[in-house]
Amino acid sequence: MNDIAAGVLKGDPRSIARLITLAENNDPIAAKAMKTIHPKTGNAHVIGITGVMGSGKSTLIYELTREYRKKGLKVGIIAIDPTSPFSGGALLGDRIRMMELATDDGVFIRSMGTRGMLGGLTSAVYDVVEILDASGKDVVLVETVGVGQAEVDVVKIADTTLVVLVPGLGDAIQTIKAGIMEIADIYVVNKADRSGVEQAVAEIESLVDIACSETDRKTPVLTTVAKENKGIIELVKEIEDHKNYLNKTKMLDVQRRKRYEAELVEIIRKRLMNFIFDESTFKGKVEDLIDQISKKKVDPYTAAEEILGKILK
Ligand SMILES: Nc1nc2c(ncn2[C@@H]2O[C@H](COP(=O)(O)OP(=O)(O)O)[C@@H](O)[C@H]2O)c(=O)[nH]1
Ligand SMILES: [Mg+2]
Repeated sequence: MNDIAAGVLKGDPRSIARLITLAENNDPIAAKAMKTIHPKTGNAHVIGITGVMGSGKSTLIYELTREYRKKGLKVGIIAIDPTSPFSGGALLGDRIRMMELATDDGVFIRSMGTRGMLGGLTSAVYDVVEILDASGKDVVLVETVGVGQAEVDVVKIADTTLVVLVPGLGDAIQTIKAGIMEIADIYVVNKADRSGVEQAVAEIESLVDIACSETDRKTPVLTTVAKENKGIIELVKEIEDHKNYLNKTKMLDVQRRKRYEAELVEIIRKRLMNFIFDESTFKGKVEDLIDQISKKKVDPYTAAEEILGKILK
């Protein structure tokens, strides 16, 4: 077994960090190590946390992590958000508070860039989840910011997805209507110290009633004050209940298959694109075809078929 994979499987933070960097750089050493560690994955509960900026996702992750650590569980945190206190953004006070986690060897924190090639999650996220899982983390928390493709993609990675909303902005309904409805396994109305909590909860619950009228599980709506550590124990319990539900209904397997499908597609896509646009293989041909398309000597479809024909022959 190569050193780096062995280090990851022992939970060595330096090996974990190194393999993640290699994976982000598409280094062939990473692929080799990823092959070695895959059989040792599958234990970690992957939890996606999404919602608009400033709703308190990072604060929730901090409090959830402290709660899991009290239970003796090991935690991985992936912050796909440059403004996260974990990435060095946000208010100094928040940053200092949360950075205390960095000194706990039962916690591994990694922040990543927001965008992948196609506007979705950066593809290395799949690798990072596998690496943290293989390293013995019991829980992996994935924070994504904003509303868009990244949020929809996080569902493919996460076993359990939390959608975080705040009262008062009147945005609860909009966020949900923007397609977030289907992705939530648990709603969290954070900043429940503010006014308008009851109304926000009522609005979400009425939407849940419609959406879940024919399902066996009603998406729970919880309230938290992350900043004051309120509602966190209840949230941990709700997350645990969801995991049990996934296990009981065999939905966990379905969910994991979704992740592996997305990962497989991503690896193939990345390798094919690299092959086609690599200097040493097709790049010259591609440039030539683009010229011809510009001069109307060939159309884009014929050009694409020509390139694909060369690969598939
Ligand atoms: N009033 C209040 N503020 C909170 C609460 N949770 C977090 N915050 C604050 O809201 C701001 C944004 O929080 P952050 O966790 O960075 O949000 P994120 O962008 O969703 O990750 C920070 O200044 C937090 O201290 C809460 O429950 N109530
Ligand atoms: Mg954040």
